[in-house]
Amino acid sequence: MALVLYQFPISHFCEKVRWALDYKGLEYRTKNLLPGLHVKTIKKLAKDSSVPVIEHDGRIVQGAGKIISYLDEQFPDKKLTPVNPGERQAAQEWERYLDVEVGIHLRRYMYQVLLQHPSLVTGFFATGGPFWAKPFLRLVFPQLSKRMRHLMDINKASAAQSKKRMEAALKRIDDTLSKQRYLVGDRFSRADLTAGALLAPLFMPPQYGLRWPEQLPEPLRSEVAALDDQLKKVKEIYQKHR
Ligand SMILES: N[C@@H](CCC(=O)N[C@@H](CS)C(=O)NCC(=O)O)C(=O)O
Repeated sequence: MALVLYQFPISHFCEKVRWALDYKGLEYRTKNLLPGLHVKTIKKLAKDSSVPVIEHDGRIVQGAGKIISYLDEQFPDKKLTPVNPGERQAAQEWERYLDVEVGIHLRRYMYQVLLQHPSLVTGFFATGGPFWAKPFLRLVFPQLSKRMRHLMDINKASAAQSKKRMEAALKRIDDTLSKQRYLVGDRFSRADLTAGALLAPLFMPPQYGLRWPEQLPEPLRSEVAALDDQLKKVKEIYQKHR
């Protein structure tokens, strides 16, 4: 059985899949791609240019949610998708909500600041890549940054909106986890995994596999510190199941 994950180590959508694979105890290889250059590799395999993509025994699956469903079908031990139909639907609804409200909005909010720190971003992007990755990325950083801002609609005003959306989602997660141990039913599921993986860049856990900075640049550091209490329960779930 050969399982390969095409990914960016920095990507929180890829962290969903790394976590699912590790949770199930599956062996896999990672192919770490450089943002920008990844398009050539991924477009040969799949319809869109985005990662994560997995290749399993000649089959290709693209998109974190689809990959988790595929893994649950192929490797049913330690299922992440609830078996009970009502709970399954609730978990899928949470995941769809979190992919946008945390996935997209946290990313836009954080990159608005991170892109002002080229050496931090190129360090993240070069992780696990070839020896020339960092100097290459530094060279192309101005174009790469411009392209990312365009593709992900990153600017001061959109990032301020995204901060609000992400914080509203975090509040909803925290409120739910104040009443029950997990987001759906009484077991860890793909809903909790999605919340933990997508919020992880705020609490920078070592299991994520990235060399995080000592602290985030301002104003991220102090804004994220203000969310510390609300992040507590998600962090506990991450520590327990990751
Ligand atoms: N809905 C997709 C989103 C994945 C996604 O946004 N991936 C980003 C990295 S975080 C990416 O590959 N961006 C570059 C591209 O789309 O070409 C999923 O859940 O897998």
